[in-house]
Order: sequence, then structure tokens, then C-alpha cells
Amino acid sequence: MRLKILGLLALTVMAAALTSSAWARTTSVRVSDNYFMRAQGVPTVTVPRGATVRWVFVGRSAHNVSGRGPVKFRSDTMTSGSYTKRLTKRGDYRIMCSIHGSSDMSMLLRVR
Ligand SMILES: [Cu+2]
Repeated sequence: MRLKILGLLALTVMAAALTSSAWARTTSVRVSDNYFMRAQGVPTVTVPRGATVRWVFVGRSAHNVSGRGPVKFRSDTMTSGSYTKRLTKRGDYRIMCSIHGSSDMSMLLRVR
């Protein structure tokens, strides 16, 4: 009986987490060799304030996420896994990989 109630409670919590806006407002960005999102150009990603961006490392080479804007942030240098950052300040953020440089590997992140 007690286990059943605990199970039900766990399911309710999971359902709440899945439907919460924080969950829905996560944007994924691919980090590959040597680009963010796509091989050509400098992509722009726009997200609402409070959103979470998840950079997913899918390339073979090591990269990082270095962000400059209203807030500075920087991931570890990685070859797999992901780095997440919640953006609570509006503005434009220039994102680059410090290994490959802004001319080769950058993107613009707009937080509105
Ligand atoms: Cu890189």
C-alpha cells in the first residue's frame, strides 16, 4: 500500500516536471567540427529570457562554449556530453569556441 502511494506520487512529480515551462524552454545547439548548428555562416539562435540552452557536443574534436554578453560564461573543453546555461539577462551574446576562434566557430545568441 505504502509503495503504491509512493509510486503514484513519483509519477505525479514526473508528469509535473515534463509539462513545466522550464522543461519546454530548453533549446539544443549542436557543437560539431568546427561549428555551432551548421557548417556555414554564423547562426543566430533566439530564445526568451529565462530559457535554457543546451550545447550538445557531437564532433570528434574538443570544443568549448565561450559566451560574452550581459553575462560571461564558459564551458569546459569537451568531446562529448553537453553544457547547459540558463539565460536570465536579455541581450546579445557572442558565442565562440576559444580553441577554433570566432571567425571559424561562432554563433549569436539573442535573449529576448
Ligand atoms: Cu572548437
